[in-house]
Amino acid sequence: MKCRVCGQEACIGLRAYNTALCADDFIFFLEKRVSTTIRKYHLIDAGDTPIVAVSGGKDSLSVWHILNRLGYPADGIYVDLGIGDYSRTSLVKITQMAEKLQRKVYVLHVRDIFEKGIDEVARAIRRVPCSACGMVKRYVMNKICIDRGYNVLITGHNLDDEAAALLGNLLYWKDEYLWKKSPSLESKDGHLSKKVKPLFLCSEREMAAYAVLSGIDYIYEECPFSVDAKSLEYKGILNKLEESSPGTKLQFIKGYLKKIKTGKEEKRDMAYCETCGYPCYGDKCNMCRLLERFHIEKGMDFDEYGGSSLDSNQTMVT
Ligand code: Q46
Ligand code: ZN
Repeated sequence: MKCRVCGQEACIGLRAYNTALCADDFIFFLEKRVSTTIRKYHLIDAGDTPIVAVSGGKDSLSVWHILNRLGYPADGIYVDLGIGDYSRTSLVKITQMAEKLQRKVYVLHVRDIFEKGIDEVARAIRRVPCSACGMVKRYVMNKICIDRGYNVLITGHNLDDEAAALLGNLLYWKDEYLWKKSPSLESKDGHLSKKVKPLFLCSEREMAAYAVLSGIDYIYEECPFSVDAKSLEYKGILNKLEESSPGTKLQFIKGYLKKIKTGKEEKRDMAYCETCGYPCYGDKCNMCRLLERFHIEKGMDFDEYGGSSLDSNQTMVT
């Protein structure tokens, strides 16, 4: 198998694009796709101050690395869920990347707030860990973004994540989420930051190849709570379809993006939390209810790794 660009030995076949590429040309191809996605969907514009939600996995560390290579210098945020070795190793990988990129990373430890890991927090409020985790991460990441002057929150969701979520929303006709899977969710009244997904059109397999070929040291283990996630089942089904009809996932998501222009987002009256001002439905946001449930009144403190000896205005390192 020869590289379609340079004729040397190819290292990856991309059936969805009916092509094969060597390592250098694949890295160029993937970074160019991210760059095109950013410009086409106005994910980051001139003057924006982006920050990346990092987990230590291949997608978030890769998007962080790519953005800095493409000339979008971005800092990072990590929410340490307090899940033993998994969380500790994730933090090591993240601080290594922050040092490599010479960027700051803000770290919030769930145990510092609740004196419990996310699984125990979830048990106490009779939710599954992913539900409590999503709630805490959404809140904390938005708060750091707003409080520290960043205006775009970047996540590492890839094509497989988006296709699986879309399939789930369609299967159960979850109307309230169905039209919210755009690569860019606009900010709301200065309370909710803009959220964007530059890897929207890059598959899981492509991102794993990119991370390995670019020498990105990421945590291979998945979060121990991801095994039960329904999305893994949907990803398996979509992979089978992709196997027999390459390009299915891309078509699914691209078709959705066309539809989204005509789709209607269900409108509910949004209010602001009477305690903290976070946008919510009702008097109080879920995070404030959670803090109350644990009788917590103190604010949140963030460690800053890689920030003390590094100038946040420093130019990117390539
Ligand atoms: S981190 Fe959190 Fe995921 Fe772990 S607890 Fe579930 S949601 S699986 S992205
Ligand atoms: Zn609140």
